[in-house]
Amino acid sequence: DGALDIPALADQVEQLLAEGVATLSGKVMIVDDDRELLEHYRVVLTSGGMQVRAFDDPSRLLSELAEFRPDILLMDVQMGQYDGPILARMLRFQAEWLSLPIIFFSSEANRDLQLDVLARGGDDFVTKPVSDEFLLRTARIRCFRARQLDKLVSLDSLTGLLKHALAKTELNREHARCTRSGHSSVVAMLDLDHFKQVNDSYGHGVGDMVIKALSNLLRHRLRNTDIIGRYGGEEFVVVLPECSLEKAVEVLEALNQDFARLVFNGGSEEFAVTFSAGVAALNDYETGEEAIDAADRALYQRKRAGRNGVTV
Ligand code: GH3
Ligand code: MG
Ligand code: MG
Ligand code: MG
Repeated sequence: DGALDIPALADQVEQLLAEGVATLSGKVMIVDDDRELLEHYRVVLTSGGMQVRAFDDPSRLLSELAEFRPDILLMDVQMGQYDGPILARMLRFQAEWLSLPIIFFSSEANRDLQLDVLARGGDDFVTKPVSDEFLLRTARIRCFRARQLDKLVSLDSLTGLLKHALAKTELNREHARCTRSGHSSVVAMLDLDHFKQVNDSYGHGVGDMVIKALSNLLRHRLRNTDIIGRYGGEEFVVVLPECSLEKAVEVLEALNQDFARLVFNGGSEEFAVTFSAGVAALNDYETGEEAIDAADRALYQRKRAGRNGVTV
């Protein structure tokens, strides 16, 4: 258990890549003082399905970045009084743009000058003239990669689930979706029961194993489209899009019973752990925040009523 199934993972990654890159509508920002070229790039990327923000005045760089929030930045090296690499260097002093991929267009073939640009904070070069096909594919692949990395830093390292902040963002997104379309969606808060005792009796490492076991159970049993986050230490948030309250309770009760049946090895003895859950319909609340609070209140009630179960 816990060992990587490399061939399966590789297949999964291939499939995700093929689907992801093909369907991604990444956000590309382009800065070049050559207006004709700029317009050409814009047309090529836009007709390739990308979202594009293109402008020829580098002094607008910061405000445009803040507004558009691109996945990648494509920038010319020489732009009148502005120097692309110096702008890149400036961006790298701002935490917000520290990891933004910056790719320079350059007609400069001199390797030393290219290295100098990389040293200032650029990530790569494409050499002018750039073919339409190459431009589009480069942009697509790099946008995809940027989003993957972004996602990676938003995942909890112990469990691989979404961290608090991203889970909340996704929950709010689903709240907006279900409010707009009228379908029913559900949020649940889960908390392990008497978990301090688990740590105290068997150690923190064994406690971690229990947290992972619940994470895996949730991941394997819920749908791909469900949102699962590690909300706090031994607290989880689950969002079930397009699901009725009754169905959600049924699903969570089944999970609750299956989890309670797992047997853990505590060294000196074997033991079992339970969890409590509180459930609320997203549609019944004005904001995602209010729905979470309601699920939290239901969870608290379940704790007071004796734990190990699901409360609406
Ligand atoms: P209750 O049934 O009321 O929830 O009781 P509890 O003991 O579970 O209380 P609470 O939820 O407040 O306990 C949280 C405990 O979980 C405290 C903390 O030591 C432990 N914990 C939090 N994060 C982690 C973690 O990452 N690993 C381990 N092993 N323990 C953790
Ligand atoms: Mg130029
Ligand atoms: Mg607890
Ligand atoms: Mg807790």
